[in-house]
Amino acid sequence: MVSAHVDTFAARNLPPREQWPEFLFDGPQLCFPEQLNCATELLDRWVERGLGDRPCVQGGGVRWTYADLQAQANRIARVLVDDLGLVPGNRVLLRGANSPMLAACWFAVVKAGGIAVGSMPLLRAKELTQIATKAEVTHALCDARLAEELALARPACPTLTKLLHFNTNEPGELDARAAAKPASFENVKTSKDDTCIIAFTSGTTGQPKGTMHFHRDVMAACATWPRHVLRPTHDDVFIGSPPLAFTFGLGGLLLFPLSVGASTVLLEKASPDVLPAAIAQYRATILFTAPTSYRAMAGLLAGHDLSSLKKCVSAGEALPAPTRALWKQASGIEMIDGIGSTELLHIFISHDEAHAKPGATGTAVPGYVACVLDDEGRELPRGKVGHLAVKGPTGCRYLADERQRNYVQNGWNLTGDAYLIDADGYFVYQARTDDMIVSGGYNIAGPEVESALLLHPKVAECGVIGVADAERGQIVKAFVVPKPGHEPDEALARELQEFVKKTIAPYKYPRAVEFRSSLPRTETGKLQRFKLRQAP
Ligand code: 3UK
Repeated sequence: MVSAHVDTFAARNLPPREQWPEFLFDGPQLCFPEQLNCATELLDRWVERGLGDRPCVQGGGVRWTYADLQAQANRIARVLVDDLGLVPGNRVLLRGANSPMLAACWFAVVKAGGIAVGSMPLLRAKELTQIATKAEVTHALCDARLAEELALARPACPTLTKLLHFNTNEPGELDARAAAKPASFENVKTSKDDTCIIAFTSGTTGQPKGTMHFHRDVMAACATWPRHVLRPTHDDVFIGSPPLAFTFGLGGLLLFPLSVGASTVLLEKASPDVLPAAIAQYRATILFTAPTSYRAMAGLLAGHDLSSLKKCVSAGEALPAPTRALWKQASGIEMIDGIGSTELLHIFISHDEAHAKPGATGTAVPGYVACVLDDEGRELPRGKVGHLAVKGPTGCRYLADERQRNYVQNGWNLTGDAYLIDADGYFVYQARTDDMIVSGGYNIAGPEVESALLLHPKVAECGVIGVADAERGQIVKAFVVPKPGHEPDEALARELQEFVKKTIAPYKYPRAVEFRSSLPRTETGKLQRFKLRQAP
């Protein structure tokens, strides 16, 4: 079927076909009709089936049913099309903390055949300029409280000509305009292969990369990990912290709950100090957050009724075995770990609660295949560390970016992670490929040393990197945040070094230990090792 895009920017900026990964569509769940709009499937279908009265999205004092979200999305779609001249294929920057209104904006864009470009709330003008110019963003819908950075970016974003703010009563802004529109809208009949999302990687250094996902990719993500691993029901209440601008959050807190007719709680603030109370307040059943957030929350559960909670999902970085154990002790729940990436849209290796193996990420999610390759692209036997390679119904398509050749080789998506497959066939994370430490001829994975340190009762958080050393090439260095009440002194450093030597192979112990009051992290919860490396 032909594209519905009038503005053909996306199609013109896809990587050449020969650089695409191989896509696998195994089974009826992954056979999509030629004409497919994922907003219709995820939202309008439920209302059509008479389920419009079911709870859909809440947060910040708002409680919307499926019919309410549909009506609000339709009104916003009308503003985009009638007032802002949006044509299918235009890119719309979305800017706001997680909220029902942000969800409505996302659906409005996709209903109108536009391309949603999420942006992390904390991005500064420089980063906003990078993504707006790279994606040639034409429109923006921005929370009034985040207006300033976008205003600073605008002079450098010539394509961005149409901007409305929401969460404001100003006449002429989005809320007032939407309120004046009818609640009906006919979704654009997009092709399954039309791009509907450009998701930028949370990139640690360099120019951010835009990943392009089609309507069929969104439906494929819903038909794989949630269906086979999470297995939610329509009575589940989802909650969590990842921003909707991060595909971990978009899937976990919006697409997946709606794909089964469940409901979701979108909180503007979902840090470890407020999540336990929110879980109790909303009687949430499924939680999504990052490993460090689980670790921090484990000590903050007293006095909160978490009896509603059934499933806890961890992703974004490796889940250390001690954090899994700590959370199980605190909450009684065995976590579901899963590795996903912006390039592959969501989780492709994981396990359910019954098959958790501490320290391992799991096995390939049905629909995906995964293996470990050597530097020449040959499959390695079990037990050998190499490059994680994945194929499935979703995959990497960078927006006009030479780095496509790095991520996709011989049809495989190469995530940049060093992994091994253990004797049970489980994938065990080692480190980011670039982060493997080579010290005195040994390969050492920083996260393994971190896991050892996290077992020590005086350690709140830690990060381990390699630093240049004349004698050994590199030495292992640990940055440690001690738990309150423990002096960051020489004696503690020595105690931690001895502890690691007794816990894992002694040659892996951190020869240098530096104490910090906090560690640098991205908005998605990832430790910024490059910042630790730059440290004086
Ligand atoms: C790392 C993990 C070990 C790994 C993401 C779930 O994190 C997501 O996407 P990003 O593009 O980063 C991808 C990279 O993050 N990683 C993520 N999860 C794990 N490492 N164990 C894990 N469980 O280096 C990967 O290559 O920011 C996660 C769903 C959607 C996502 N976008």
